[in-house]
Amino acid sequence: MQTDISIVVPLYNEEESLPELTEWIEKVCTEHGYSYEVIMVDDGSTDDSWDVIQELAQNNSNIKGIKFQRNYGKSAALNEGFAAAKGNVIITMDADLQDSPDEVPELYRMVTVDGFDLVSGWKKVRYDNAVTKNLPSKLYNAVNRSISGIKLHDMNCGLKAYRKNVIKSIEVYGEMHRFIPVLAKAAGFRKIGEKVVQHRPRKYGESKFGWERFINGFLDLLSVQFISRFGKKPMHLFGTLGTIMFLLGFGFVLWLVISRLMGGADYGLTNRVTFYISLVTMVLGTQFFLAGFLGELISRSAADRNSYLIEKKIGLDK
Ligand SMILES: Nc1nc2c(ncn2[C@@H]2O[C@H](COP(=O)(O)OP(=O)(O)OP(=O)(O)O)[C@@H](O)[C@H]2O)c(=O)[nH]1
Ligand SMILES: [Mg+2]
Repeated sequence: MQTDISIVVPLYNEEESLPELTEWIEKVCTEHGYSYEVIMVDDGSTDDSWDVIQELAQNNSNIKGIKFQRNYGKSAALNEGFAAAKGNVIITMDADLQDSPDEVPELYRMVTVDGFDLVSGWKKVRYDNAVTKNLPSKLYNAVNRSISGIKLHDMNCGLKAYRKNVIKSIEVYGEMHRFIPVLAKAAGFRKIGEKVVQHRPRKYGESKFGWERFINGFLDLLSVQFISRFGKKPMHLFGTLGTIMFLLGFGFVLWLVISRLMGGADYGLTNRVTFYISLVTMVLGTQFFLAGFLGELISRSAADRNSYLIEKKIGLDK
């Protein structure tokens, strides 16, 4: 039998919220007649989350659990949950009851009827601290939009819905859970939408991410952009930078030599600013080239150097 929806819930120390969350999900799904599964990924919680999950699973066969030996982070949890998911639509949701299961039907409809590959939640009204969370988050999302070119207001929202082949074709690793839309876009999935979702104040437990998320997030965005644009052809970036640098340096050298020959400067070469500029730029240019060659060597031996995502075939075996 087919499963309509897989709800993947990554969690870390959320024992108090889980019973309420699963009860609510169950209510929504039975009301709408969905066949569903809830996959709870306990990321090495140090409280009793796993015991709670075991108990919930005993009483409801739609509830499944994965427990990590230690804490690996939200990306790892999502990746494992995605691998296990059987549903046609996969919905991710935070465990802390800040995301409302009442959003599930509309998210499901947007993927199955409107044809979105990915729908991201947008917490338009937030119940978090304005200074430490909301303001930085707005700024961060604006930078994100301009660098990635994906017009989402709230890229990091935990509540998202995906068509099955989206999550089966991307790998979420490191801290990349913040950029799943960027990964999806890089894999060729274009229909990315957003839905305003309710955000509720945290009822139990405590927040797990602080301000460092913005710095780490920004660095990760640069990596993900770099990898998706130049990951398979690093020389195109480093070679261009290297050429520009080297030519710049070489131009300065020529200028130095010519002006010397014309007798323009009668003091020593090493006393001139241009000498140092040309020295630095030529050395840097060579370094860029080296980085490019090394990058090419690495990407040439990467296991996925020839793996493509095939959407359809005709007249050939699948
Ligand atoms: N798997 C996993 N999940 C985590 C980890 N840290 C937090 N989470 C879960 O990620 C979700 C969001 O974490 P929160 O601490 O609520 O983050 P927040 O600061 O409240 O963020 P908002 O909900 O956007 O306000 C919750 O379900 C957490 O249990 C972790 O290290 N691993
Ligand atoms: Mg939260």
